[in-house]
Amino acid sequence: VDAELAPGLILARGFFDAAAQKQLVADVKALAAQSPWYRPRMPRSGKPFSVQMTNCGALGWVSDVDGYRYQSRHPVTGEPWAPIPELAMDAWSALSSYPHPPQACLVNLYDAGARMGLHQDSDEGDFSAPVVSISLGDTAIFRFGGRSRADPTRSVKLHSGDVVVLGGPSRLAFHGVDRILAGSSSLLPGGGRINLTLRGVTRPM
Ligand code: MD5
Ligand code: FE
Repeated sequence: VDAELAPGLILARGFFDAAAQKQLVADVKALAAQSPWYRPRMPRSGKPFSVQMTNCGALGWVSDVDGYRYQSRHPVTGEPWAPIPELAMDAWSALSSYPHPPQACLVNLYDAGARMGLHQDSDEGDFSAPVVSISLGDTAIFRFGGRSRADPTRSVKLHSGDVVVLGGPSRLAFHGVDRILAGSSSLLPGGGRINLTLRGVTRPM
């Protein structure tokens, strides 16, 4: 059942059953063959992320010493991104209440020690589309707060198959991943967690 954790922040627990989760892992493996995992770097400092990334869809989110941006090609191979898996599109259709398809899907790969610091998703030119986030593999301790970094935060565990929808007042909420619970799922052969994040980027015409 869906739980509204904050205004506009919906958690659809167990949205994907075991068979669908396995299919999504196969889809991610296939898209990573076309658009390989790489380790982005922080703007200015060039410090590497602990999370590895790739993308699918028309646009992909990338980060390097020059900054954050969306682009239509893989930063290492120069090739276009693979298409967004059908099951991920299904989650967007079922949960987003948004009348346009997603333009971008960032795919994050967390190993046991990876984390993502508290941040806002604000590189999109338009915030009317919600963000739809799919969790696969090991459980994550997800943290979310308000629109100001100083606002109080709460944490919630995201399990394999859970989908989070972040819209309305939660679209620009600060959030991050405190840590991954290693060994909590056997979905990924070597352990770890995959997160797919579907987004609109530009204002629909
Ligand atoms: C993750 N990824 O689990 C998270 C899930 C990212 C990122 O944060 O930027 O790649 S996406 C969670 C999200 C998106 C937009 C708003 C909010 C959460 N929120 O208001 O809590 O790898
Ligand atoms: Fe984010």
